[in-house]
Amino acid sequence: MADPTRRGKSSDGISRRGFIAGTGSILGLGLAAQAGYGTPAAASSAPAPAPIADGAQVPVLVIGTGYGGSVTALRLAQAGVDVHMVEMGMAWDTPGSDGKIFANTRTPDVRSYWLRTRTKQPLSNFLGFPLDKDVPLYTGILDAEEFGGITVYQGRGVGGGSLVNGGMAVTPLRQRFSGILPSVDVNEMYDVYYPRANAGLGVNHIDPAWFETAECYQYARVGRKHAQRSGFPFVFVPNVYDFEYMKQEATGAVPKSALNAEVLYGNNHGKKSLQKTYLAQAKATGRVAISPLHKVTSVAPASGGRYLVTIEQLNTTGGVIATKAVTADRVFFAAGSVGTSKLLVKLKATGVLPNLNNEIGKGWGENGNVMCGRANHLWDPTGRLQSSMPTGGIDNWDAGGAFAEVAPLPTGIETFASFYLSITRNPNRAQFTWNAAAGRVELNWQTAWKQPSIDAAKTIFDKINAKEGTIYRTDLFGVYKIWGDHLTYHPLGGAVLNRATDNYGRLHGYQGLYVIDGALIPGNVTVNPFVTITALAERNIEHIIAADL
Ligand code: FAE
Repeated sequence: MADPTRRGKSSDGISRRGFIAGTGSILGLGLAAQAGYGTPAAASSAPAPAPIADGAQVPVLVIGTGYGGSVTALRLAQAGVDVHMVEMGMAWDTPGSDGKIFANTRTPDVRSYWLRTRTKQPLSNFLGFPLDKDVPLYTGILDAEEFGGITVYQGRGVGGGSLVNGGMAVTPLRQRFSGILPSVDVNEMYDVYYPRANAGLGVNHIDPAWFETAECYQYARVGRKHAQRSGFPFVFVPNVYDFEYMKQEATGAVPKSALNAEVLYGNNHGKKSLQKTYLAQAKATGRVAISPLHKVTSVAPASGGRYLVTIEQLNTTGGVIATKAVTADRVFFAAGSVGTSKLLVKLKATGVLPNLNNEIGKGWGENGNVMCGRANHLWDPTGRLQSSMPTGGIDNWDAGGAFAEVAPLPTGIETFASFYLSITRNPNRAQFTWNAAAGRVELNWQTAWKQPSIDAAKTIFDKINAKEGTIYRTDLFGVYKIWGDHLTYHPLGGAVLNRATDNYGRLHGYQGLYVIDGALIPGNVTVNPFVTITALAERNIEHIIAADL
């Protein structure tokens, strides 16, 4: 069994008190947003292009600038179609007063959260101490959207989830694909669209020789050792973070990002977010315009087969400063699984788009996300310096229904903790519905529905703990709570392909309306989802351009 005394004193002599103090400041405890620190600059030197005008008429309007939206905009523009993208979050192109665009995970500030007055960190506690703190209300980058039984984390801004995510760019195993999207041709996906998505996203692989010696991946090597000693396969996972850049960070040649605990609230360097890939290419065509801080609230049929789109322009505290009416020949819903589902459910229930079918809002899942930490022995340190970009996982999908990322805890001090985000085979699916009295869309996910995920994760970690003589951490998600079962990073479904839409994302009931994001995928992809969302969008838009335009 684990040695309980090690909780009091770490091997390098840091007292528990010093340990807590260090970690506290590092993870945000006690570091209130100092006046001015990280305050976004009022204006950038270059004037921003004018946002969409009230009364504008556009051929194509794309709602959202995440993976689905970015693929759509680029491919349509390359086909000669003008596109306007509407994004409720900020542009994230202007440094704050600290010279940086994005905040650090150790010091969340005004930029970090979408319209909250208190942070809601995925790891809420450390050694019994809560980590969350007050922040000013702001249209920050990470939305912790709370439904009854689950908190759904999402990126807000031009680039969507690519701004905040861990960059893990995983193509599911070919033999598992027909269980993910049964109506989609497997060969087409693996021969054409997954390779196209990987190329478009700039996916790269870690140099295995560097991995073996890099200080910042000691945590991953410890994770691999423990997995392999219990007989589990450890697999390297590609990423969109530039590993060559990370190598240079390690030598001190370039400004640090992954090696400076940046992720969740944005990466100032190194990560090939959509702003640097699909969206950069889309803008370069000269056919794509983007309106940040604009939120679509309605899409209604208009004369001539067009659609009337209602858009609220927001200020940085979420206030509505203008309401615009725009007409579009075609509208692509790419607001993410939750954003697209919420819009469609509301529009159907309130009679604006009554012909949408009864599949709208159904088939939502959380990709079986569950987190946990293990307390290692003193002779198994995971390292003070941890790259915030995970690069390996434990694959026990076939035997136990779990794929566990070996995740970082980039606190800056030795924690002797191994931390994991597991993606599991959780069969539970939730539904979005319209609550007319409250005037909002609700999701009926129940916290207890995570039990299959916990059971699947335990097939890996119970075995590793037994083999290593270690225990679960109980201090990361509350007071004596082992499982981070209250959240997801991977919302999927709500307008499922070939049910709410046809087999290419055309919404049933309305010509010219399409879904092209994670809402199409029924709840689970067996691995991290953005490569599959991108590849499916590549497939669908190619077909739509050929057949509809
Ligand atoms: P998404 O990227 O969410 O884009 C939707 C966009 O629409 C957002 O920018 C919204 O602000 C915007 N929007 C929403 N509603 C409206 C509206 N009404 N009007 C205008 N704009 C609107 O959608 N996935 C991986 O594969 N690997 C990882 O390592 C990984 N790590 C993650 C870590 C974190 C912390 C989080 C939150 C997610 C992570 N994900 C990861 C999930 C991944 O980012 C997510 O599946 C995709 O971003 C979803 O892509 P979509 O195009 O569906």
